[in-house]
Amino acid sequence: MPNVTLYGTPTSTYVRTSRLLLAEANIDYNSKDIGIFNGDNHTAEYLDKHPFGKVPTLEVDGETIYESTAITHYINQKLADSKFSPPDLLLEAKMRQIMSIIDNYLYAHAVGTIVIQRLIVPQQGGQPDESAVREAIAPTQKALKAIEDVALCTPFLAGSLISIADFYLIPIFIYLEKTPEFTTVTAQTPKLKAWWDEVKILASVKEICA
Ligand SMILES: N[C@@H](CCC(=O)N[C@@H](CS)C(=O)NCC(=O)O)C(=O)O
Repeated sequence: MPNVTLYGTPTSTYVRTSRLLLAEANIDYNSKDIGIFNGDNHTAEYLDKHPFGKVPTLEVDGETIYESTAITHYINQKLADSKFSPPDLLLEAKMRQIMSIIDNYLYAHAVGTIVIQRLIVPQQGGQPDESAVREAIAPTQKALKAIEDVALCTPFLAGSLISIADFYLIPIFIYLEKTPEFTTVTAQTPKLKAWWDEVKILASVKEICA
């Protein structure tokens, strides 16, 4: 068995993406907590692994990989017999399209603004920036509607088998659901709401995203 170490705050959404995949693939791995709110991700030692100071970073037998698309692709292909990407090329393209929408059009608004302002800022004793939250609603709705239009939700995003796209969106929904904006941003996405009811009860989701 390869020696696998995942670096990152266990509660971070992108770290949870890799953790869900590793759990569903039954892969044993070591976890190294790299805090993103205490500066662990900006130490020289960590920047040596990930020059952009983001989490997660994966190490497999001494090789370092960062960026969640690369990490999840590697785990899926190398350690999970590719079972977390659909064999059908069109479905695989849809899976990748959803991952890309999340990276480029959803994450900054849904997590970077709504979740941070609603859940993290108050936890740290601050007041949410209400105007930033208001401004993040429309782009979040747009990105979720785009995912809704691409996704199959039968019951998983890319069809009948759970895929990496599900592992990308689940950790975001876990937090988004805890915000008062959740109802508004999912008002136009009935398929995603049905998908969410199916995936949030998975054992791996309950264990990793509790
Ligand atoms: N492009 C990176 C994004 C990872 C990312 O944004 N991680 C967040 C946590 S969910 C992070 O490291 N935030 C700390 C920071 O930006 O300083 C990936 O795909 O892995």
